Amino acid sequence: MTDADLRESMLQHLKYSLGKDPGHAHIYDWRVALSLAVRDHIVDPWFKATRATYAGQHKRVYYLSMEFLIGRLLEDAIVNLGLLEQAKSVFDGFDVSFDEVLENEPDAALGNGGLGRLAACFLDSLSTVACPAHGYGIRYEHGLFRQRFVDGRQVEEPETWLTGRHTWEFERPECAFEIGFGGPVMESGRKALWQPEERVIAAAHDTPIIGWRGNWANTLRLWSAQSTRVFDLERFNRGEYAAAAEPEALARTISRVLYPDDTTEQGKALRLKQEYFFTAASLRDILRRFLSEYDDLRKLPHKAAIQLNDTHPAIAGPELVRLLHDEKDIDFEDSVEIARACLSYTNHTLMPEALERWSEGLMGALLPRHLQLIERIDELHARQNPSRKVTVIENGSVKMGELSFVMAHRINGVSALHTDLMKQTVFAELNRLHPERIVNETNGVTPRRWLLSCNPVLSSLIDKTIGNDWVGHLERLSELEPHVDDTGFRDAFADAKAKNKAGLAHFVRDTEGLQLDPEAMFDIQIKRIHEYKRQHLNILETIALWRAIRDNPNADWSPRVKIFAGKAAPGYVFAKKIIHLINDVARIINADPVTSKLLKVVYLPNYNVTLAERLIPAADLSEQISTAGKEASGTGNMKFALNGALTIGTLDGANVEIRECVGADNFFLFGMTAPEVVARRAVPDHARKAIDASPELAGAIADIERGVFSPGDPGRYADIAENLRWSDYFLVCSDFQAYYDKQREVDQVFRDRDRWMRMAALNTARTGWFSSDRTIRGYMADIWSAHSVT
Ligand code: 26W
Repeated sequence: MTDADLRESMLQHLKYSLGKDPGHAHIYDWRVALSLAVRDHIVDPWFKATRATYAGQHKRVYYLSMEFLIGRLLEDAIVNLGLLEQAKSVFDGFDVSFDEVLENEPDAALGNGGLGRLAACFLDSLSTVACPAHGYGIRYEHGLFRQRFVDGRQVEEPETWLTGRHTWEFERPECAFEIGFGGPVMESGRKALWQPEERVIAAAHDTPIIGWRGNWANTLRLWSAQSTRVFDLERFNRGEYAAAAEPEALARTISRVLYPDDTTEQGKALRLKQEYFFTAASLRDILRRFLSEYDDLRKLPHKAAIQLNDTHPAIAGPELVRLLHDEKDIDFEDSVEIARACLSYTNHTLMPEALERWSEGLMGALLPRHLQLIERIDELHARQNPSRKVTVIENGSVKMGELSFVMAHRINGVSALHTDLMKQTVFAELNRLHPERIVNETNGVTPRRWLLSCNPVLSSLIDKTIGNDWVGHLERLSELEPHVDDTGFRDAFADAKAKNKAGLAHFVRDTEGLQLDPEAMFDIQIKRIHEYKRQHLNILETIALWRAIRDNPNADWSPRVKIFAGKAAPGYVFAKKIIHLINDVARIINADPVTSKLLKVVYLPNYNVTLAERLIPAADLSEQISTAGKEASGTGNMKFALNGALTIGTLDGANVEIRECVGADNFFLFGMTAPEVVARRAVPDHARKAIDASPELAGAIADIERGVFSPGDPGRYADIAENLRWSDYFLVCSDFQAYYDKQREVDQVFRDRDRWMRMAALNTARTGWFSSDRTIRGYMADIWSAHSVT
């Protein structure tokens, strides 16, 4: 495939798919034309994969997720197809550049954070290892809101990725299912007949997911909601225009927008409708496909492994039992057995407020038959486990974590520490009853997007040093280790980092009008805003550092740039306050002539996948400072380490395993462990004791409290100071001094650039294990009994 071939096929699409003459084409037209030309090269491996799966009667994996945080797909497809060089020169002779065209693609922001991005990395790895699989989710019309700052406050605006043409999907009008809600359940003898009173159509949209080297492509099938009734012409003719459009508008509501919460379940009826809508459509599609090849549904577990990405699709348990028992007349207990043998569940959080519980009232109103089946599943589990001290239904609510556990043959956590804590806390009783079910599958990230594509300068250095087989076999990064002792290699490594930092400094100057010193340490914390992730610990340390520099400006400080990015759930007031505080602190510190050469603070708006791809390669220091026991895994931590950033972090989530891999000398560890956190929380006035013991902390809190960063509104942050002093549930104060002191150590080490680069290069060389290819191979072996088709 030469660049001439690619150019020809692109011009064909510009002409015949967009009806545009090159002379009148806009960036958007070129982007769509190139995307369609690239997509043409995905269809053949896609068809081949589907045919091979049918021919070989292979088992399929079905990944059910409310979120797929995909980002952009054009560059990803070009890289996976090995067309980058061709694509780079495809615009020669036209007054448009490849980078401009890439910039024109909107992010598919169909997710909130870690859980959604993990699902997207998994799709890339499932195709790369040629494991037959389908991703199933919702085709939200509006993804995660766009974040803008007004006077430093977060303002949310609707996201509009579908305004232009969505070039990667194929509509599948022939694949549509009617999904019901509400209505009565008629009992007739042993049979139950559910007669939903509300119905919507689930319509399929397929996006092919090409793997590395373009050998295999799986399908991401996203459902959109459509009305069973078309437009009401009579009403329209009577001039009742809104009423005429109402049925259609109401139906579309189900797939209209992604819920922007990533830790607190809202218990909203529409959220449960969304969960049931896509889960039911997916299960129907799975059974349709199975019955198109086989006729004995008892064989279903041999041909279908269904993964529940957290509890959001947990209704799959009772729904599959309903389909097998009510519609296919299989005995109830057998139906439960068959369903359990198909289903497995991943838990992504131990935060109590994130564990979904639906009131019996709401469940009974929306899904009356399912509530009946959940009661029978609960009774059956009680009968089969007489000693049990846990139930699925409790105090009028259905606990979706317990339901998922009872209906799954495997449950996994997402890091070693998290899986252990799951066994000791939320699922202790169920683990006692079913000790064989819980396994660990530590998260991973795809090296295609998160190293090869986002960091070409480092990738070409790695290619030059050890060849490029690492992209599909990331563990081979370890072959870099012997080269770390070579100054030439370290200099080249430092050069790659410097180039990325210079690139980021340009971006920040162009977008924020702020000049960053590329020689300074780029210290980055990017993730959703949440108290357990402790962005407020980071800004307190920043204030303390600022104060220390002001007290002693001539001391030998090493310049540092603090970069923040991240969205807060719209209803999460405290998190939004933290964003406001960081922006206020940035305004004051960046304007301070005494410190401006030594310390800058930046909060970049609208954090998303594309911004992460721009920031991570330019990082020197990765902030992974959550309260131990709270971050299930983290995946940003892995991306930073792979891109040669050093981590300052607690022994939480996958930080533990990253530190084990890179070595304690190449990781800046601080803070309490998970057991110490539990102990410290029991100490009365633990926060005030910590404040009294740390002048740096006391000074920083005092500044916040007396309005140093909000001169016109001195009381603006009284509540943050109040919270820190009197509750501080996430132990910001108790971990502060250890964090502050560790940051001073980081300053020291950063001074010795060669030592720093050695540590950074060892991070890259020793984190190959954190590839999502390795993670997926773990799921295939331990949970799905699925195999690659070679
Ligand atoms: C019901 C609202 C809601 C929505 C999303 C509650 C909880 C979630 C997700 C489980 C939150 C999430 O994204 N968890 C993150 O999952 C990542 C992938 O496993 C982990 O790396 C992160 O540690 C975890 O916070």
